[in-house]
Amino acid sequence: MQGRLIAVSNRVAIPTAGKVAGGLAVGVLAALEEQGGIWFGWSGKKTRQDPRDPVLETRGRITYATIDLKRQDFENYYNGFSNNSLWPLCHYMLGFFSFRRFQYDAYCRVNELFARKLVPLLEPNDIIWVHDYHLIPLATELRRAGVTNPIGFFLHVPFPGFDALRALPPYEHLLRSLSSYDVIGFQTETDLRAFQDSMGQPEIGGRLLTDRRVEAYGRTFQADVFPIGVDVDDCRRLAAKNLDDRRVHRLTDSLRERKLIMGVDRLDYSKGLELRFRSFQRLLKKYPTNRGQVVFLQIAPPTRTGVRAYDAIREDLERTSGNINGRFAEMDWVPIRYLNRAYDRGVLMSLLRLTDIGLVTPIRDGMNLVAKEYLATQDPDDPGVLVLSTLAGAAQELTGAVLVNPYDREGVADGMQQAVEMRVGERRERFQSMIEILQRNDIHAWCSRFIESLQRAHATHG
Ligand code: ADQ
Repeated sequence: MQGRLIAVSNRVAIPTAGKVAGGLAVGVLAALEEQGGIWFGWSGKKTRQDPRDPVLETRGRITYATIDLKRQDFENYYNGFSNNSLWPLCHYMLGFFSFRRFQYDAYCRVNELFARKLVPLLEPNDIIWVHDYHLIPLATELRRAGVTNPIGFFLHVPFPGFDALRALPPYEHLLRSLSSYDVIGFQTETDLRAFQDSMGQPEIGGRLLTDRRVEAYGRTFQADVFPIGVDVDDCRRLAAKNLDDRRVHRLTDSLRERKLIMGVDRLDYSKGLELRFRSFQRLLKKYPTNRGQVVFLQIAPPTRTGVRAYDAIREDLERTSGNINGRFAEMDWVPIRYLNRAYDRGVLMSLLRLTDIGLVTPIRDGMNLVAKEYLATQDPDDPGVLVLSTLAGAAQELTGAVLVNPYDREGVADGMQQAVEMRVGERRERFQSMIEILQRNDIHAWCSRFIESLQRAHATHG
């Protein structure tokens, strides 16, 4: 690849000693380490004054360029439009959706600010890769400032169907903004089709030139599917390395041969945690032989604190887990262990490795990396079972999982029971079919495919 890679995301994760970056950050870092470049985004600091120029910090081949945001702008752009309008809309959860014009104005203002602060850092051969729903209008702002470099966009969350999308008053403006990119990447075919359908609506007037090329608003661009992967080797290495960690030992000692069911999620209503707890309750009721024999560990660190809906789920889950434990616990056994905190990535990978049943039941998810990390950490000779929601993007690739509908508590309980009883031969078979897919499309392959596609699209049509 020619030129530097400029990755742009809402938040920049500068690696700190003893902490390994998770999920998307690992992917962005891997691409930047290979190619060299800049990671541009918010510093995490909120200020009273207008933001200054980016603070640059170079480590090896990567320069981290971060800007602060005005407190009020951040509140309206991030907590407001991004997380109270776009997030629930993209996850089909209109009950949580709200729209305020001034929040949308702040969203546009912050995108314009990102562009203004980024432009002086750009060189002619750079290629720009923008990440996620916070930054949809960025390419339009960059183009307006005269930037002609290739600009790609990857949407980490689902793209909503047109009937949901049009609940958003400025939906047409967002579709128009997307047409300023050279490549738009989605997690699944379903997302791509929803996007194509929106672009083809009479009031938008776009058309499909080929299966993967769209013409709209006087431009043509690529729209394609790039399911995000994980670093399979790194997950496996971390899992093995941390097996001797004190916290991992404490867990195994306390289990005393009981089967471990585990969920790991950010505390978010899209992850379906309350339903998951209720499904586990159903398992204990419908299949009582599991009482005293299985432990359900749910790790869920709080995120987006300050957004009302997020503070509320925390209370609901504490109440629900307390309720179930109160009902079923015995002197020497508590069915649900609910931990409200983040763990070091290495420890997390070891915990996943020890887990008999990985329980991943979001009610909507762009992909869900935990499902893939769980598989990556498993012992091929004695792998655990993944119980996976059909409504996670990952279900489109991981068809060897026990697939469940998260709204159907009975069905999820049956899925868990199937996993509890599954023999090693079937576990190995299912695992093999999925690990091959994960290895073929790991995080490095994902980065290279997107970047190559961006270069090709720009060279041909830019
Ligand atoms: P998220 O909604 O954050 O990501 P997910 O894909 O599961 O969801 O990624 C979460 C990451 O955080 C994983 O790497 C996981 O290991 C880590 N993590 C979770 N809980 C943790 C804990 N307690 N301690 C430490 N680490 C923890 C968004 C979209 C997804 C999409 C990803 C990537 O919502 O659908 O899969 O981006 O594109």
